[in-house]
Amino acid sequence: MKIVEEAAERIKNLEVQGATNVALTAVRALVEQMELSEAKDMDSALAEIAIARDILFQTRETEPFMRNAIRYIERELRERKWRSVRELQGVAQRLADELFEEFHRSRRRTAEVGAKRIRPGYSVLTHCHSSAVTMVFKEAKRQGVDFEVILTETRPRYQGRITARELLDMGVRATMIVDSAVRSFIKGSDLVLVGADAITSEGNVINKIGSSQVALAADEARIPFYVVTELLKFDPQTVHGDYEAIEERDASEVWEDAPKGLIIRNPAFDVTRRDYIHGIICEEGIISPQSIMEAIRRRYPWLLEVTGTSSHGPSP
Ligand code: RI2
Repeated sequence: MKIVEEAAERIKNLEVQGATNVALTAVRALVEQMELSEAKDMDSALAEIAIARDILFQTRETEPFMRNAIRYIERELRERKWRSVRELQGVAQRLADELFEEFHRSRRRTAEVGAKRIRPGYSVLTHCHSSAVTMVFKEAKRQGVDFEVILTETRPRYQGRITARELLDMGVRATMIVDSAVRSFIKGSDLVLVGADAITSEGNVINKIGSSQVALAADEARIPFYVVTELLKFDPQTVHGDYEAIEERDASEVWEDAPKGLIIRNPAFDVTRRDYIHGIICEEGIISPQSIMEAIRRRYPWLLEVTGTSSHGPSP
C-alpha cells in the first residue's frame, strides 16, 4: 500500500491542502495503487480497495468530497461482474477519469456563475484558501472585470498566503488582514466569497475555522456572503442525523513551545448556519442552502445511496 500510504501522509500533514485537492489526490492514489495490485482473484482485489479506502478515510475527518469520490468508485467496482483483476484495474481508471472530467466541467460552470457576482470596482473579502474561489477570481479577471480582494491570513496554518500569491500572479490587487480584523474591513467590502469542506442536509456549511465569524460580520454589515463549492462536498451521513465531524488539529500548530499546563484548542473548521448564507455557488448555478437536498437528488442521486460508516462531531 505504498502509494496510498504516501498520499495519506501528505494529506495528513497538509502538504496536500484544500478539500478538492485532498479528494483528487486520494482518488489518484487509489487507482495507481490498484494498477500495481498483484491480487489473484476479485475478492482479494476488492479487499485491497477496502484497505486503501480505510487508510485514506483516516487522514482527515471533515472531507466528505474524498469519501464520496472513493465510495463511488468502490461501489461501482463491487456492483459489477468482473472477468479478471486486469479488467477491474482498467475500469477503476476509467471511473476516476470520468469523475475528474465531471469535476472539471462543474468547476468551469461554477466559475462562470460566480464571476457574474463580481461587478467592476468590487472589493471581495475571502477567508483561507479555496481553489473554487480562486477559479471564480480567475474567471472574473479573464473577463476583464476590475476588482480587488481583501484576504485573511488564516491562522494557524496561514493558508491566506496561498490565496495572496495566486491573486498577485493573476494581477489582482490583494490586501491581507489578520483574522481578527474582518469586522473592521467588512464594511468596505461588497461581497464575501468562501469555499466549503462540507455541506449538510440542512444546508449548513462547514469551512475553515473563522468562516462563521466572517458570516456574522457580513450579516451585521448587510454584505452578501456566498459559498463557492462543488455539490460533491455534500455529506450524505447528515441526512441520517449524524453531525459532520470537526477535525481538531495538533496544539503545536497554534503555539509550538507553549508553556506547560496551557490548554490549547485547535479546531480546523466551524459551521456556518444556512441563515447567514445568501447562496451556494455550484455546478447547478446559485442555489439557496435550503434547496440542497433537491439539488443533490437532481444531480448526484447516487450520493444518497453510498453512505458508509457514520461520522460524529460537535453539534453546529
Ligand atoms: P477547495 C480548506 O480546508 C478551506 O477550508 C477551504 O475553504 C476548503 O478547504 C475548500 O477548498 P483545508 O483542507 O476545495 O485547507 O475549494 O483544511 O480548494
